[in-house]
Amino acid sequence: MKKKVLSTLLAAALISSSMAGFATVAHAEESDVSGKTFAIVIRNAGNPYAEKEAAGFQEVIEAAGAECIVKSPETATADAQIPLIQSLISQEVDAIAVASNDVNALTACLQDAMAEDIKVLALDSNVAPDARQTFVNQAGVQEIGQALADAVLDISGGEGQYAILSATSQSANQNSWIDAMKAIMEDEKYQGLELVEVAYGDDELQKSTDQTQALLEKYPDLKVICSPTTVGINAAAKVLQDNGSSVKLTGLGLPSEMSAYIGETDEFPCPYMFLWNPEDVGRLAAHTAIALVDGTITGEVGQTFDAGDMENSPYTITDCDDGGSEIILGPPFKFDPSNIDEWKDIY
Ligand code: RAM
Repeated sequence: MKKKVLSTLLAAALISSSMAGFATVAHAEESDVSGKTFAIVIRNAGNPYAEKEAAGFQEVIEAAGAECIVKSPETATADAQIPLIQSLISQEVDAIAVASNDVNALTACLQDAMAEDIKVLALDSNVAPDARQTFVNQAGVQEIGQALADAVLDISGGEGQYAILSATSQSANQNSWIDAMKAIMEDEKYQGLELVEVAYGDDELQKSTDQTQALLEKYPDLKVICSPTTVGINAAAKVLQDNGSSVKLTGLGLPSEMSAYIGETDEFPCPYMFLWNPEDVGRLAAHTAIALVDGTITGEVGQTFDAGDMENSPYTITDCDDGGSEIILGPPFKFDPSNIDEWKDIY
C-alpha cells in the first residue's frame, strides 16, 4: 500500500516537473529576451526628437527584462555613427537599431554586425536593403511628401517662391521626403510654385538658424520655408518670429518645441505642421528588435508580430520602395492652432 502511494506521488512529481519544464520552454519560445542586449544608435546628441525615440526604445526593452544601450553620435554624420556601431559589434550585442545619417555609408559595418548574427534594423532614417533586416518607418514617404507639398501650396496661396531647409545632404529620410515632394509638384496644380533652394542646417540649431537667415537675405520674395526636420523648423520659426518676417513656415516639428510659433495671426510664423509620436517610433523599433531576436520574424514581407499595447498592434511587415521591407507606424498627424495646446506637453 505504502509502495503504491509512493509510486503515485513519484509519478505526480514527474508529471508536474515535466509540465513545469514544458511551461518554461513554451514561455521562452513566446518571448524571453531577458539576458539579451539591445542597442539603439540615434542620429545625433542634442536632437530632442532623436532622444525621444531612444526613450521609447529603452522603455520597451527594459520592460521586457533586457538590457538597453543608447549610443548618441556627436554630429549627424555616418562618420560619427560607424565607430559606435563597431564598438557594439565588439560588445556582442543581440540587436542594433540605427537611425542612419547616410543611406549607404553604414552598409559595410552593418553587414559585419549581421555576419556576427546581430539583428539589424533601421528606424526613422533608412539604410540600404542589404544592410538591414527591416526598417521601422514613421509614416509612408508618399504621404509625407503629399502633406508637405499641399501645405506649401495652401500656405503660399498657390504661387510664389519657396525654399526647403533640410537636415544634412546625406540624410535618407529627408531626401526621400524631398524627392517625393518634387515628384508630386510636377503636377500642374503646383505649377505656380518655384523651389529656389534646398538648404542644409545639418540638424544643428546654430547652422539651421544661419541657413534660415541666409535664405531670407538671398530671396526677398520668398513666401514659404518648408523644413522637414524638427531641428530645422524650430530654428527657422525663431528666426522668422524674431525678425517679424512675413515668410511663412511649415514642415515636420515637435509640438513641444513649436507651440509658441503656431497660430492664426501674422505674429505666428507657422500656420500648421505635421509629425508623429517619436517615442512610438522608438517603441515600435524595440518591439521589432525583440521579435527579430526571439525568432518571431526575420524581416520578410508578410510576417506579423505583436507590439504590446501599441495602437495598431499587431504590425505586418510590408514592401519598402527600395526593395527591402518596412513597418509603417501610421499616418502623419497635422498640428494646427486648434490642437497644438493638447499636444505640446505630450511630445
Ligand atoms: C529630425 C531628424 C529626424 C526626423 C525628424 C522629423 O529630428 O532629422 O530624423 O525624423 O526631424
